[in-house]
Amino acid sequence: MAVLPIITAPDPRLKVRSEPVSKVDDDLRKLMDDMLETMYAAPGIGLAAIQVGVPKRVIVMDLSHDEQPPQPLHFVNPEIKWTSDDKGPYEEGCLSVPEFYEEVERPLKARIDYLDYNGAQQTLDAEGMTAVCIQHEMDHLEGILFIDHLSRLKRQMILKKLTKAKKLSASA
Ligand code: GNR
Ligand code: NI
Repeated sequence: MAVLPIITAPDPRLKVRSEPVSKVDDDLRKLMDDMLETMYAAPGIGLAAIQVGVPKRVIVMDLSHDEQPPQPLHFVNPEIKWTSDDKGPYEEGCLSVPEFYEEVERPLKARIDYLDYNGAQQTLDAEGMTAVCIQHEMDHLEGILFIDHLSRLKRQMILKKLTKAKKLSASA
């Protein structure tokens, strides 16, 4: 297993639409293992493959609390089948938008079909933090970041600060 570098905004790779996976094989399982190790090391509660530069429709998540045993979740080719009409705000962050947190409105509940670690078809009925996280991750598969849900002014301000932070770390 390996901890992979996480791509941060602004970066054109974060804007691409990820491609469906044709087969859940050992190579893909290795990618998912590495993604989980990367996510735990960050630490984060979710990660999309594009955040480590792989444009495939693959997501890992773990929403277990610190004292609980890990509960890794793997989503291959996830599809949103339904979302609730009622929406709510949640303060989101993103490993690809480090150190910025802003409220985003999303449907409070969602139903997702996906393939699991073994390639078996599954359905997830998500609410609460799980619903927030899976919708945030599925946005990544479309090249969308949580800052794309904010006003243009807020987004430009955050991107400007991220660009500046990149320049500073490059000259360090
Ligand atoms: O670790 C993460 N925390 C988080 C908090 C609120 C809403 C969404 C997230 S996902 C984020 C990890 C990440 O960037 N996944 O793409
Ligand atoms: Ni993210």
